[in-house]
Amino acid sequence: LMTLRRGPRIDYLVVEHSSLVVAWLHPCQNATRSESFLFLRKELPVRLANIMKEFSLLPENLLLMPSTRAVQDLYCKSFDDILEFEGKEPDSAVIDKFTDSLIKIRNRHQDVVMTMAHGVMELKDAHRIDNNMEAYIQYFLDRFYMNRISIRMLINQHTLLFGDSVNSHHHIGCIDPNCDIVRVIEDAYANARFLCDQYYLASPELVLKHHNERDKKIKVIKEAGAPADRTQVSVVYVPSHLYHMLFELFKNAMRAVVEHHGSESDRFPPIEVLLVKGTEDLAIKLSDQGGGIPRSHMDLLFNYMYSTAPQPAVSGMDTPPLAGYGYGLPLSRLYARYFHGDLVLTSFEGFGTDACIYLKALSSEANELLPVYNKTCQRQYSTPIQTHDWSSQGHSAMFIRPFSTN
Ligand code: W6P
Repeated sequence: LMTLRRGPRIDYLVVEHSSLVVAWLHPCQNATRSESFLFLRKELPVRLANIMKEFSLLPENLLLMPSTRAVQDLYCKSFDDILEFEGKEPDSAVIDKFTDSLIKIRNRHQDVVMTMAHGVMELKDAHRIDNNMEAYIQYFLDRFYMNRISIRMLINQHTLLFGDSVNSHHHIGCIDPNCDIVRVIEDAYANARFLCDQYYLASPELVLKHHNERDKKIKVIKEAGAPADRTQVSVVYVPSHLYHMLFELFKNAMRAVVEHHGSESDRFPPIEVLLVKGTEDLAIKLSDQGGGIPRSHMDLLFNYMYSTAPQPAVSGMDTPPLAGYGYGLPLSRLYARYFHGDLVLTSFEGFGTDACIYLKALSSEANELLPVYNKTCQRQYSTPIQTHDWSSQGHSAMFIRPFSTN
């Protein structure tokens, strides 16, 4: 009902996607408080509308789950909260109230990842889920969580830049124009190691190599005024996003290594990290010798239906902090893709796994990647998944007994 009442407004906003965000997100642009207000009061409802429309295309069974309905209600509420500011003069008092609303919205949506996961669990318990349904849900959740990442990014930028908090000196909102990748790697490793030590009383070492091809080349071109440490690898990035991905990958790698070698083992093969900044890509490879994963298991690691739902943060020893593949991997891949990077796993079953994070080395290429609601997207929810046009049945007998040679 709520969705119906808001129908016309949502339909209008769905097509009104703003391209301003490119300028707004980029650190070199200095948006003013009121510019930010004017941009967000238009852009946020657009993003909310886009995903609310997509919500309505989900299988009815899922839409009827209590958790899923609760999430839809949150989105409607936040949509209304922002539309309150339509047509208001951007004076200081209005912008203050707007900023407060954004903070309220951010808090309101705090647990949405968990609640949606719960909705999927409710559905799994109540109904049989066929392959099509599973594909629709996978498709939706990737887009839903990506939409959420983008909305929180905008809210965080606004509240950090124009809220009460003091900005850390060189950061622009949550963007670090000089994000020191090695520091983030070491930080994520240290914290994953802490959890690993706590749970297994042992952990693998880190061996880190880095190569800065790109800035070396640039150095040749412009010799004067080069930074003191020109091998330091840095890019324009959101450190918290990178940390999230690395922390997740380190936890997985450590668990694999310790469980594969047995926690009584006194020596583990280290986790080897290679960091390379090229001209186009910045790539980080984490190699573990944790026994690897069979190829047939690979897709399941990114499948929301096969993942255990994220648990509420409890500080007890009862839940193994490294156990289960939660939503960590699929969400980490979304963080990488959000700025046109990627996260890829390559495994060597019986030996170990390589996990690679790719980011854009140039910030001008790293614009947001956003889901949009359109005909193509609508079609995804009504088209059954492709049946295979390759067969492994036909001539198998020929391979088992190729020719009679005796
Ligand atoms: C594993 C499984 C995995 C997932 C993600 C990253 C690293 C690893 N290693 O064995």
